[in-house]
Amino acid sequence: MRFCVGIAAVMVFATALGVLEEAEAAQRERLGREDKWRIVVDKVMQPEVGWVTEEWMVKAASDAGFNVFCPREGARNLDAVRQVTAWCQKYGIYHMPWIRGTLGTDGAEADGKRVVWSGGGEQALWSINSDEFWEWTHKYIGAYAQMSAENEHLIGVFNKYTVHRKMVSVLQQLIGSDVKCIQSMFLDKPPGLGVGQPYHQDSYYLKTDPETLLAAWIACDDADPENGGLFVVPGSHHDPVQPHEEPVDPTQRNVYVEVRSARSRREQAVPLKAGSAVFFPGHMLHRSGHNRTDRRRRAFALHYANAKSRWLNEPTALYPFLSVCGREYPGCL
Ligand SMILES: O=C(O)CCC(=O)C(=O)O
Repeated sequence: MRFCVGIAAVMVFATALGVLEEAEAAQRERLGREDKWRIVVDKVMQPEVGWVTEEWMVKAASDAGFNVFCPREGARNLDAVRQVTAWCQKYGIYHMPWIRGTLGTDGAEADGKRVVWSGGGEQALWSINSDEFWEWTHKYIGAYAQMSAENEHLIGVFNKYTVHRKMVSVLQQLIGSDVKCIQSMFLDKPPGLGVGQPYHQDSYYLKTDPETLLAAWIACDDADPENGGLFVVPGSHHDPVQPHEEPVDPTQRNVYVEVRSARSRREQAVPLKAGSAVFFPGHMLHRSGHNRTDRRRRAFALHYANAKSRWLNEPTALYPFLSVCGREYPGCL
């Protein structure tokens, strides 16, 4: 009898936890939609105690009606970030780490890799083309993404969408129960300026074994053939990876390579409304057009793969990959 009472108590507890999680998820879903962002960047309380965050500051922000706490310092201390997120959860608000998108250089090893302004002046900041800058940026953004996947009260950069449960439910159907995100890109193609990407297969760039690469391309603006939307070659996901050569169009040459043979195949435009997404496997031939309109064309593109696949690319690629759902496997992605 006592055993039955025990089981019942555990079940009630588990159900209560489930309800709590759902309520939290619903609250997070409302943020930025029904609930307007009310963000406080704290430059007032932190200095009182030497530019660190203490619990009373998070409570004060919550009591004052803010729903996002963004401390001016502390984003580079990952233990502190985790702690502030836990306090935000306790007080029912969200944590947005504050990180400047520039990194100072401090020595001669930065020669030739500093920011050079159009007027010719150099600044002691790593250039955004330097590996140093990207390794540093990835270290923090990747860590926030991982923490945010574990606790919704941390608002990471774009990762809300990377690990969004609607996304996860599609990924589980298309990839399996163990999924990693191996790349995310914000693709801004400004009006009249944005150059399209010629026909290519994502598996040419991102090699996995077994091949499980899957792209999710989310339109942030309405995207159509005129403003740089996507095109695909139907059926090409069954093709092997094809030779990628210098693009025919000179404006695409500095950045891209092209599967030229795709030009003679039947293509299909994939117009998308803002907020909708298309999923396609790594062998699918696809391209985007130039933006010849006065409309914006922003997109957020993600590449996922099965966590059991091995990574066959540059060993210097930026590990660790973000675990989206399920288990991780040693020696794999
Ligand atoms: O958004 C674009 O212009 C093209 C993106 C693309 O094809 C890709 O990410 O593989």
